[in-house]
Formats: sequence, structure tokens, C-alpha cells
Amino acid sequence: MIRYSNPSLKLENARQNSGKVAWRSPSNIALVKYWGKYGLQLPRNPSVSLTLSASYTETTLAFLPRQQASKARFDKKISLEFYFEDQPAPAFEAKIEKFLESLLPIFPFLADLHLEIFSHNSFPHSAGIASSASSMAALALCLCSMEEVLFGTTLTQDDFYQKASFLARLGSGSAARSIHGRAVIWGKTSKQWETSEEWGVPFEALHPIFEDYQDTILLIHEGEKSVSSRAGHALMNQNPFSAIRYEQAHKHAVLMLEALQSGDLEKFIDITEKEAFVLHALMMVSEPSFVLMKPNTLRAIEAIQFFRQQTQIPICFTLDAGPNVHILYPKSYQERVLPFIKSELAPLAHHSKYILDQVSEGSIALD
Ligand code: 2P0
Repeated sequence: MIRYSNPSLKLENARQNSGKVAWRSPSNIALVKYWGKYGLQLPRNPSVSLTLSASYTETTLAFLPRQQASKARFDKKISLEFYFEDQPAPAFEAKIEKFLESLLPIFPFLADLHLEIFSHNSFPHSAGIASSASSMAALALCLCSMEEVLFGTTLTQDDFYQKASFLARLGSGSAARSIHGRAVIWGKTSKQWETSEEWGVPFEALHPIFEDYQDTILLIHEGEKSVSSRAGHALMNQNPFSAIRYEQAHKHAVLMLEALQSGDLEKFIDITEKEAFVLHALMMVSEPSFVLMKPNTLRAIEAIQFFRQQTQIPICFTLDAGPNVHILYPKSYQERVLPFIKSELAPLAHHSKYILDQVSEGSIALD
């Protein structure tokens, strides 16, 4: 039984049968990493993230009865046109089509519609910034809004976001966390916080220092990764260190939430950097092993740690599944940190490029 399935959601029962909805969803950066999954995109350990703002996907979903669409496909379960950056994108379209097909038990009305999806990112596709989180979150929110347009509002706001996070997770695990703003937990934690493996929940007790925390993303290397996240997750099943890792991640999640609540930056930095290192260490001991860091990733890490030691400024780094370096620091230190980034870190980046990002409110509906 799939959660949220409702066979009565047929187009013949809809209040109106066409419309257009749009959402902007930001990317997120994990502090405690999701790496290893089971079943239907369920995480092997809890993860904790900060939601960003400058790096986002905007998605518009237009829908009308399949019978009325000139470009409708009647040979497929889902009739879809997908445009990325205003161009037809067959590879993405195939992925989205498969995803939407898997959602037919939840949204039976998809079978009777023709969908046009337009999506674009605020960051270049080749920048090496994960777009699956922001794009799947925006799509999931569009689907939930479409359901409201068709059948009226039946969910509370909290339940609406929970459902969107659940759907986003089915598309891409980390997308479950991009629905909400600020700090988000996904996966069961051992402490008092109410969390779920099926959707992300906002961390309500966040210390104000993190509400506008800075994340400057140093674009060390642009281009496709040699190993996809999907393949990386799968390799955790045979990784000899996986059991120890999952136990550690549970402990780190609790410690991280404590730091996020108390504003203890020493603890925050300690766990954040350990998590970045362990993620890449797990890749290096996978069978087969792989390395996603580049020489300049390590140079940047060394420079950040040296700068922290010299200045006592609470700056630290984290890494996603790729070579780019996320530089994290409180906004109040921006004036002292930016000259350091410009002079010492930017030269390590591809074409000296970096993105100034910060923690945000989360996804927003667009007109
Ligand atoms: C994370 N990453 O917690 C971890 C840390 C990358 C490094 O989640 O297969 O794109 O779509 O569920 O979410 C990247 O993996 O993987 C990821 P799928 P996803 O952010």
C-alpha cells in the first residue's frame, strides 16, 4: 500500500481540468550525509542539511486533458513534454516520465492529462552542483499544487509539505530536504526530535546564527561526475565500513542537531568536516573505489583550516558528492572572509568561479 494513494482522484471528478502551477526550490547542502539507501529510496541513516537560496530550480507545470492536447501521446502511460532551459530535453524527459509513471497509484489522474514541464536552474548545469534535489523538490511541489487545482485543498499546509517531501524523496533522496527552509532532518534519529525516513522535517529549534549562515561554493571543477550518486549509494551495500558508518552517522546527527540548537560552532565545525571527510573516504574504500575530489579540493581545504587556525574565525568546509568546496561561516564574518576567499581560494577554482549562497526560507510558490 503506497502512502497517499487515492483511487478516487480521477479527472472526471475534478473541479477544473486544466491549469498551470510553478515553484522555486533551492538546493541544500548536507551537514550529516545521506550515503547508502534501501527499499524505495529510504536512507540507511539520518541526514541533516541547510537549505540554500541562490542555487535553485524553477519549474512550471501546465496541464490539460490528454484528449485536448495537440501534442498528446496516447501510446504512453504518461503524456509529457519536458523543456530544460527552454529546450526539449529528451534524457531528462525519459527520467521524469518514469518517475511520474511510478506515481500513478498516488495520482491516478496523471493517466488522463497531458503535461508540459518547463524547468531551469539558477546555476549552470555543468557547474557540478547537484540539481536533483532542487529539481525534484520543485516538481513534487508542482504535482501537489496541481492536485489542489484539480480537486481543491484537502490538506493542511504541514501535510501538503509533508506529501511534497515524500514525493520528492521518491524522485531523489536529498530532494526530500529541499522542500523546507533553514535546517532539515531526514531519517530516524535516536533522540527526541520527531523525524521520518519517508520525508524531511524542518528543525524548529535552530539557533539564530544559522538562519542566514553563509555557504560560498567554490567551483573547483565543472563537468559531469565520473560516478553518479545513485551508483555511489549502491556501492555502500558492499562497503566493508558501512555498518560502522551508519552507527557514526546516527551519533553525528544527534550531535549536529545539538550544535544547531545551541549555536555551538566548535561542535558544528567538528562534525561538519568529519562528515565531509568520511563521505569521500567511503568512496575511496568502495569496491570499486573512486575519488571525486581534485587536487585543488584538498588545497582549498588546507587553506580554510589554516585560515581558521590563524584568525580564530569559525569558518569550515563541507563537500557534496563532487570536488566543489562549500565554505560555511556566520554572516557576521562575511567582511573578513570574502577577501580571503577572493585572494586565496578563488584562484583554486575553475575560471576563479564561486557562488555566494546562504541559508534560506525554502521552496516558494511562483505566480
Ligand atoms: C546528501 N548526497 O546527503 C548526500 C551527500 C551526496 C553527498 O544525497 O539516488 O542525488 O537520487 O537518492 O540524493 C546525493 O544523492 O541520490 C546525496 P538519489 P541523491 O546530500
